[in-house]
Amino acid sequence: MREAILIGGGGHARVLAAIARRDAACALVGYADVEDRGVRDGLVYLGPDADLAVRYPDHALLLGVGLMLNAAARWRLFCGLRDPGGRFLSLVATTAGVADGVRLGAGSVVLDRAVINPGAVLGEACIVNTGAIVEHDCRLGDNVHVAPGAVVCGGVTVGSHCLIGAGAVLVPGVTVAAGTVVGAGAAVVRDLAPAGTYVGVPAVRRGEGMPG
Ligand code: JB3
Repeated sequence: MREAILIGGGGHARVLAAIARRDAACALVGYADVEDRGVRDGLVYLGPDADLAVRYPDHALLLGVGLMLNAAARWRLFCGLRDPGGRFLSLVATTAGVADGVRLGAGSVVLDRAVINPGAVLGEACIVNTGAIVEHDCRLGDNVHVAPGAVVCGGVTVGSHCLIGAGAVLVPGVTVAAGTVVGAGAAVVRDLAPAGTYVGVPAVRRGEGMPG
């Protein structure tokens, strides 16, 4: 089993570590964080990210930082650790239903009881969180977080660095501009552009999108 380091020691990291252990997806040796948060569910603190590639050249990485309210910062973190290539694991919970042929980019994770249907393509560093649904033929860019219980219906396109809030519904075929935040429980019934924060039923623009 491949040895791996968890990037981040917060709530999202706890969820990934629990799934990785239960499903024997990898052997986590500890976590890296900007601060020592003590032993986290049995995982010891390994220090900051800075020299992980030097100290642990053969270990894979699991992206345990959710922090999706600053998608650009998360993307910089991911890209800074991604190379040399092949370091970030993708994690698919055994309780998730991911159709054959679905494409997941490096560092993307699919959590418990999530569903991704045929023809869907997801970029790097995506999160399909607990119980979320990404339907057939969807196109998700990089660094997209589909929060718990959200429903992305068939043929939807979501640009990179988006947060689709918990329980939100995107009707079939809509397009969401990159850097957009869709509020929890929102109903997206038309294309969302320009990037912004869209909330409500139907979802309307109420503010700016993700910080740059
Ligand atoms: O909504 C759900 C189900 N999950 C949320 C998830 C997607 O995002 C969760 O509720 C939180 O909103 C968030 O989880 P996350 O990212 O674990 O949040 P938090 O508990 O604040 O932990 C973030 C951890 O990342 C903290 O320990 C930070 O110190 C750490 N961190 C921040 N920047 C970093 C960096 N760690 C490393 N290794 N490198 C960084 O650059």
